[in-house]
Amino acid sequence: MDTFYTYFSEKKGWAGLRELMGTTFSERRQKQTAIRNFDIICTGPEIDTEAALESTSPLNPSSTGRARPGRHRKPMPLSSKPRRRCSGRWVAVIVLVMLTLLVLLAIGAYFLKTLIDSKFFFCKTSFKFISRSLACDGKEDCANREDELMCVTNMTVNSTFPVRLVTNSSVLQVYTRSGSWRLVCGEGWQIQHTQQVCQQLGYSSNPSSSMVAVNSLPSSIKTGFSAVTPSNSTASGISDLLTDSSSCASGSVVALSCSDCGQALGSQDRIVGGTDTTIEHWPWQVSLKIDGQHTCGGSLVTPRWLVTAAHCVAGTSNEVDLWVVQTGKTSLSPWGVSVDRVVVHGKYAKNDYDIAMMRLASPIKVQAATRPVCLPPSGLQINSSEPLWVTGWGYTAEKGTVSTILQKADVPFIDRATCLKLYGSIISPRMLCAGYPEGKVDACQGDSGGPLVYKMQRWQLVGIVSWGVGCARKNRPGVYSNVDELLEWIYTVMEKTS
Ligand code: 4AZ
Repeated sequence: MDTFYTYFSEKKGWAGLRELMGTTFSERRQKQTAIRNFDIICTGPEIDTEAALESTSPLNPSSTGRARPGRHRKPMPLSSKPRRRCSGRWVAVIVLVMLTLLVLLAIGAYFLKTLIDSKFFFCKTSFKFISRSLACDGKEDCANREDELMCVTNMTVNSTFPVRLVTNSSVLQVYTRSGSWRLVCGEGWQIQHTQQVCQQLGYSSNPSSSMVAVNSLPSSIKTGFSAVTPSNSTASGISDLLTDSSSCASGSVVALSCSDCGQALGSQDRIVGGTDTTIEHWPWQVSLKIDGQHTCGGSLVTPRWLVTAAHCVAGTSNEVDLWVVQTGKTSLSPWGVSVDRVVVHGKYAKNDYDIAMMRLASPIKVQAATRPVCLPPSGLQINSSEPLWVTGWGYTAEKGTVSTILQKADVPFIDRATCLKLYGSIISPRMLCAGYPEGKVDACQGDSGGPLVYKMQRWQLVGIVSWGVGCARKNRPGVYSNVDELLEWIYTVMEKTS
């Protein structure tokens, strides 16, 4: 009876019952076999169904009466739950196996690609592989010399970059045709002029301008004035739009902000002698890697360009696509985004002009953990009572190992005269020193290329970790590339590199 109810309720209702009772034995047997087969496919174990079917089959095959269990045989009820549920388990197992296979396949493909990439350069246009030792330029070129486009290049600046921002308020000065640096009067200045100058400085987003009263400025920068003249459609730079002037009728001059730079999570308290920190406090900090290994630090100065040290790049591979940049992470990992340009200062030698720039293949999204630092206004005077901060994943002791967690340390600025006394004439104008006389806190190997920053209203990149004698030794402070002396080179690279 149970079976009937089960059949009745599970399978077909009244119609099914009528159907079952009105059929011949062989027909019913066929039906039951079909049902049983269906259940076996879904449920697996045969025994349940078989026993249940047998125990509920009438002994008299021609009987059309009620089915009755055998006298000594207890009816074995079919499961009261629908058996089809079990097929879900099989589907889950199959999906799981397929997913595992897919993951294994993806990992295998990744390692295979990494292996091939480390040995061969793939020419996309001519669809062939050439050995990495022949790229840049060991010859056997790709069509269109595609393998030469991806090489580290050198750049030297010979002419004066005609635009600069000065003082803590980033007041604009333009090198005009008369051959002098001139402030730009506020009258006639429009948003398109701001955009043009910021573009000339290599910035493409969020420019804004403000006016600063002439009488609030130091006399050292009041070397002359200029004002916008009615539009000249053939102008190629802002200086073509300016005419020298003896004063500003408005009494104010233009100050610019070309990017959303230098903002970070509020202040808080290895680098040797440093402490753990998080990337949101130093969102411009990046890790540069070759073969997944942290090699150097770097600082984002726009969403696409970063500044690092020349010695990080020189002496490694000449091929740009071996570099990977990790952004927005506190802990080191082997992953990162790729790079499409690497430019080293053409005068780099013996720790002097120790600067290089890398361009990311695609710009970062500016957010809490990834944000550029500001390039300082030209001639920025560092107040030695304010600390400078150095950050990185470098060695936490002179003969130590890299730190997996980003480290920060504050180091005082050391004036040029003191630095020259400590290190001698090897200290060039392109270098600055920071650290304690007693040592103990310092940048170290692996911090190279990373930022030395100074907080005004916004964080400014004043130095690039460059060299030193050992790490954190007494009277052997860290030496940093002096960004102020290298600003023209940075702006030229960002403007000229296509
Ligand atoms: C280096 O080898 C290095 N103490 C960087 C910084 C300093 C020393 C060495 C400064 O990359």
